[in-house]
Amino acid sequence: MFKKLLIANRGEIALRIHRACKEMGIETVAVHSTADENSMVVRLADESVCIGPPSAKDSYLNIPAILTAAAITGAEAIHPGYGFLSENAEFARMVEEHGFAFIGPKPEHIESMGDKVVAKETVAALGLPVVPGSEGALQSVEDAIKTAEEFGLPVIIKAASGGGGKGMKVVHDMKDVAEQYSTARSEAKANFGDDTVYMEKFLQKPRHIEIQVFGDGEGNGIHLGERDCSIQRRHQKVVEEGPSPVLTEELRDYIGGISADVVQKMGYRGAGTFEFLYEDGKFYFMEMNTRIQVEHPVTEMITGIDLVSEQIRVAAGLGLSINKEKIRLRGHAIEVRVNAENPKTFAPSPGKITEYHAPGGMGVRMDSAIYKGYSIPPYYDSMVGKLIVHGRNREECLRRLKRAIDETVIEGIQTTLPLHQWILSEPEFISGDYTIHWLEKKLAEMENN
Ligand code: MV4
Repeated sequence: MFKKLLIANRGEIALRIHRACKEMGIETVAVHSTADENSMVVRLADESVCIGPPSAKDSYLNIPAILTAAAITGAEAIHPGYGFLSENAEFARMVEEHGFAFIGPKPEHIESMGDKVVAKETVAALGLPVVPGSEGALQSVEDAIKTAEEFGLPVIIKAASGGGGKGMKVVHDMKDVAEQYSTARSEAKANFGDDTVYMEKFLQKPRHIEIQVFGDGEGNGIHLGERDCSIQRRHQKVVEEGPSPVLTEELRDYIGGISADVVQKMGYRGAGTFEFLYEDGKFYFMEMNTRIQVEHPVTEMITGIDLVSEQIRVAAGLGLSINKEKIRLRGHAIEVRVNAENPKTFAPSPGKITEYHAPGGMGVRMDSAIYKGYSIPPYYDSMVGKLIVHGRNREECLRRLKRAIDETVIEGIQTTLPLHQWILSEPEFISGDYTIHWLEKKLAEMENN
């Protein structure tokens, strides 16, 4: 096992990685920007190195500074967390070329799954169901029109180098296909430096259901059930839960089984997520995320497995500590994202935390790096924590979450906790009857009343 690991991230995920390391007997190196010198992980890590000014491009995205920090501290491995450099294949390659272990997939898998056209072709060839649409990339405006006619409106045009909702165009009228195709291409070029786009049939009322998978890089692959992430706003997940309120055991075994097969056939290493749209009993692959995800604790709560420690084990060549037969899904878990934002306007609300009391009790987990007196810097993502609760069933979980939010105190900044209390009181959320559009529709209705 590694003696020392460098954490190339900040905030709650940096602390999460530090915790896994300490439990595994691994020393930690925190790297941080000048804006983060008072952060919790800098206090707790065995060593810390300042790698640059606040702007992420000069610090958390500064590859030479991170590799230098690893070299001077004698770290053997680098964990990228999520965001920042976590899905940068070039970074993963450089980490390995400099003799460090990258805690993540093989660079070629980060690269192939980063191109959404290649990803779709790869997983379809290995047996995953995909959304009907263009065969690979669209070749011309004629191709776009022909494809839209073949599959029927509405269709959606997506950027091959996009993902997470950026650069998508929904087309409802044949007379708009040519224009939307050309707009999608120029936006893709401007945003991602690649004007490759593809087309899919647009599903109108899907849910977002994702399967957590793991590979050991040597042909063993497992799945750890699903998370339902349909409660979202502007492509930002707001609430995540598992199991999904709409899946049966049969559907889970079916989609989980083929997902694990694909991981096996790819020879995939580490943690991954297959994102699906789910509508009328059918799954459609959208993207694969080749990183640990924000919502991974939902899976940890229902499986009892520490996913970050499994990532580290696999990277160290020790294989997974778990096998298919031992995985059991127990009860229900829900995560709510605590953002430093106005809960009505969603305007960022950085600043000093003047009072903080974390919730506790049975089945309650608060993943956050905030503390009383800490100042949330304005330079980064507004997510300052995640509250995750577990219960024997969904009903117990919902009551427990409500109770846990009630006892949480965060003062000095605004947070999205009141939004979560409201969501938890909504009949459609309580019944589990919601699609990816539910939250935005509800918020728009309230605007108008
Ligand atoms: C879609 C879709 C409907 N049909 N593709 C949004 C994020 C990106 N990963 C793909 N997205 C979508 N792709 C087809 N063929 C609807 C969405 C979508 C969405 C998906 C998941 C969660 C929230 C969403 C919000 C709006 C649109």
